[in-house]
Amino acid sequence: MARTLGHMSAGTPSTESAKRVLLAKPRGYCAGVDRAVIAVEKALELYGPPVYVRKEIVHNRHVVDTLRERGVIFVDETSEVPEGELVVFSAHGVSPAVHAEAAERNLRTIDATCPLVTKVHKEVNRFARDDFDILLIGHHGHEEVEGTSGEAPEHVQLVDTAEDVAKAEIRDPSKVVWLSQTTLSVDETMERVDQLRERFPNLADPPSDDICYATSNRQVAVKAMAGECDLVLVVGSRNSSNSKRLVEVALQAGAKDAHLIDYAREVDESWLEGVGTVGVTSGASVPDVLVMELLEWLAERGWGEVEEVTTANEKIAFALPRELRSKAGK
Ligand code: 0CG
Ligand code: SF4
Repeated sequence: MARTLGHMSAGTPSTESAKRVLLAKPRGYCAGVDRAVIAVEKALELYGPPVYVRKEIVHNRHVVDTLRERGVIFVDETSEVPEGELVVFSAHGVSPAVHAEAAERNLRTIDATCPLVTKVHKEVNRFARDDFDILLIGHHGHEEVEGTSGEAPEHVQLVDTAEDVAKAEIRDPSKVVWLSQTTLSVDETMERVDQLRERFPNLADPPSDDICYATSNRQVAVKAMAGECDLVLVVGSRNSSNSKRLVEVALQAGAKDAHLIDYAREVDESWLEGVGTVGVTSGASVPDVLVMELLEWLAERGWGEVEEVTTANEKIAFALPRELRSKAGK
């Protein structure tokens, strides 16, 4: 773990040395989010507004509001997109039924599904072809698992809670595999796998990790500093699975208190009472400018000393969606 000390220029330097900020790294944008947001921006640039996006391109209020101001129309379903128009599928992925509906309505599409979500779709297809029962660990109602399950609905059962483990039914105990949503808590998922394996001892593991590098790296980083923190502030939106998990992981790893906020202005000053060390991190869909605004806000209140706690250096980047590659010169 590497630590780098810095000082926020905003506000007066703190005289109380006990007041400091630990800033997690990695935090914020992952490669899949970066690619999806750029895809929408390029679509706006190339074709002009309106560009339709099915669901939120990524689960971040600031990103969605900013794109909306620039001419993006967010819809819940492709049926709301006028015939012949351009629609972008979000980073969380869509089921084959959604692709089919878009084709039927002659929509032009750009698929911004993260390649790491597509990888899980392919795993579902492969195990379904081999006639396995697939126990998909994930959250009820989350768009990603709706898309993933939709690849082979007759083979997939969603396992969210411990009750779902008890309810799972399989046809052949030698042909059952677990797969997962990409943005879960690593520890909680392993608990669920242990519970499943108690019921199904021959449960097969995924060919490779489904929880993505960005989700697990951000959890490792927040864990590394949580024990030293009186308060952890996670920048992220309420519907962002990976951001919500960072709050839970921080608390489990020893943070005395933790909250999820979209903007610095949402910090309740009472949370800071008696607090020395504040941990700061952000979800994979969060632009770093929001974290910088939070650091300025904290500096103005005496938490100007910032120490970055680095547990990994991420270098991963994905090529733009196929539909944009030649056009965008990438
Ligand atoms: O964490 P989830 O899956 O809810 O999505 P979010 O958009 O917040 O970040 C990663 C992606 C896509
Ligand atoms: Fe892809 Fe992971 Fe980012 Fe989701 S959180 S978009 S799976 S890299």
